[in-house]
Amino acid sequence: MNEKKFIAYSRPIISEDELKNKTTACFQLMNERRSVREFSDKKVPKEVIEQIIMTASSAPSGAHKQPWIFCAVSDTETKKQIREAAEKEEFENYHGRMSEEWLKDLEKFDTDWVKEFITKAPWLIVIFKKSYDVLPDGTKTKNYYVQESVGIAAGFLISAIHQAGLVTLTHTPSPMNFLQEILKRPENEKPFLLLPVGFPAENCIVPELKRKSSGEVIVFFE
Ligand code: IYR
Repeated sequence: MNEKKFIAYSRPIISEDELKNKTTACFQLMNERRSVREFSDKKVPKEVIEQIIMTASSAPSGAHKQPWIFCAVSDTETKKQIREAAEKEEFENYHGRMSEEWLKDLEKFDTDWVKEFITKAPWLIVIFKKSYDVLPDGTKTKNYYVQESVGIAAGFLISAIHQAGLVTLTHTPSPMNFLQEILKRPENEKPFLLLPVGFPAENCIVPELKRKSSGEVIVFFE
């Protein structure tokens, strides 16, 4: 039989002024976030990474299955192996696998197949999605809305990294099954995103970008 258990939950009802102040402060902080490709090699404590990942793991998920696993890598040799494998795939991407239109769209970011950030950043977080789970007795159990759930957790992760004062980049070398092999993950775990995490390099630069206005991204029905 399925047991249903509920516990009380509330959040204080705050004034409209407080609401506006909080949402503005949140926007201002989050709007400062940028994808960063130039990292400092300054160390970041393991506890910080653990706490950031636990924030990501607090994300909502289909049937509360939390269908994710995070590999946090600071080991130099493992980072080297990952960089080598990622650059091999990216070389192919930039030399024929990506369309002309795609390459043109990427021009303003000045990216290429060389991924120094993989070995420079003190940590790599690799998010794996679990299309199904395996119980200790070997039984397979279903997960739901895996792509959506893990995407939301990735958003939480990026937000937690930024709120900590650190920087990251959502890197998706493609294909990225080499991550499953290097990190020795089981068959039910598929790589989702690779994120270098650390402080920005001293003279870090990012491309000048403009974000869409509210009128371009919101349609109100009042
Ligand atoms: N994965 C490649 C290419 C790339 C693709 C997109 I879409 C970007 O927004 C940025 C890069 C790379 O990491 O260089």
